[in-house]
Amino acid sequence: VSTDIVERLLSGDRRALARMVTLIENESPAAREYLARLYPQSGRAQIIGVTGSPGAGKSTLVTQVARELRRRDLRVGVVAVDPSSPFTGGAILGDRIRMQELAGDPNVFIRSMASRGSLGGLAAATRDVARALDAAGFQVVIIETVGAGQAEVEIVRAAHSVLVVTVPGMGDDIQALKAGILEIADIFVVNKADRPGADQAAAELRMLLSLAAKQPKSPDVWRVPILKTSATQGEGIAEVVDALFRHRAFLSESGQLARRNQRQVYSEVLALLQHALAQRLKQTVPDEEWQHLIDAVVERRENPYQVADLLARRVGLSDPNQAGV
Ligand SMILES: Nc1nc2c(ncn2[C@@H]2O[C@H](COP(=O)(O)OP(=O)(O)O)[C@@H](O)[C@H]2O)c(=O)[nH]1
Ligand SMILES: [Mg+2]
Repeated sequence: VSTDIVERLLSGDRRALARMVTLIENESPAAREYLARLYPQSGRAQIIGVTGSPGAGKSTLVTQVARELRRRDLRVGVVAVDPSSPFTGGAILGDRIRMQELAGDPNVFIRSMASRGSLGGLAAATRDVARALDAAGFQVVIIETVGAGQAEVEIVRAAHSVLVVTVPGMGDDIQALKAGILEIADIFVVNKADRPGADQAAAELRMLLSLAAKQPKSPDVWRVPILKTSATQGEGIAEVVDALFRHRAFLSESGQLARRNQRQVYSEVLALLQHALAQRLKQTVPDEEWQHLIDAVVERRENPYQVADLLARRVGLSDPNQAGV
């Protein structure tokens, strides 16, 4: 029996997977090495991001979608991210209870993650956890996050398909969605369709989408579906899963999957590099020195370009002009 966590994870050992997730969450230095070894085994899963306002029914919907995926004989991983409730987390506990019925299924893995104000950021940790699940053979990985700020947008950007959950009678909410979420939605769900106003909410969304008008009728353009569900009653769920699969097929056939992957690798490597650079700066330049440099610039004794050049040299960028610093 192998004691190597990577080998055990790859052979389907849940405890090894759970341990790996904890290591990633805690930003253990070992996690990075393990992830590097897992990387070649990842890239097969469909990663689905689910976002929307608190209380919209995301967790309920995710549970139903996971059930439907199980019916279709797929292995499902779920990562629930809730940065608003880091430690005590009522929401997290609620999610656990709701998802408990699936928890006994060996082909389902569910994990709640909370922000630790972590170094690499929550988005990076979430991506790494999704990657570990992918490598462990979960064919669909669902990431649930509260659609509030930049961090959440970043989290769902790591997904192949982004599902935005709204509910009837949230006019203001839909206005807020315009700001950023509208552009990242691949599928809209109007949940709680058992309540009045679902058709109207769907029509409003259709309007907003046509105003955003990135969709002339062309086979290369994904027409964002707007689906109605009642997650508590399990209605409309199969249609959501169908739409997710259609989107996946669209991405591959249109060539957008390849482009998306390229963009994501580029920004991931860039982010790792920026993180490494920031770390190096922190180690080489003490706070007091930073303060002196900043004062000098504020008082016009130095200029920002000089200081950037100086710092670039300090962290080993020997030709800062060429490095574009
Ligand atoms: N009436 C109705 N209530 C729902 C539906 N889906 C979820 N809820 C309820 O809405 C509340 C919030 O659900 P939850 O899944 O925790 O929302 P989240 O915060 O977006 O994850 C819970 O009380 C659910 O039972 C639905 O389709 N119809
Ligand atoms: Mg939730």
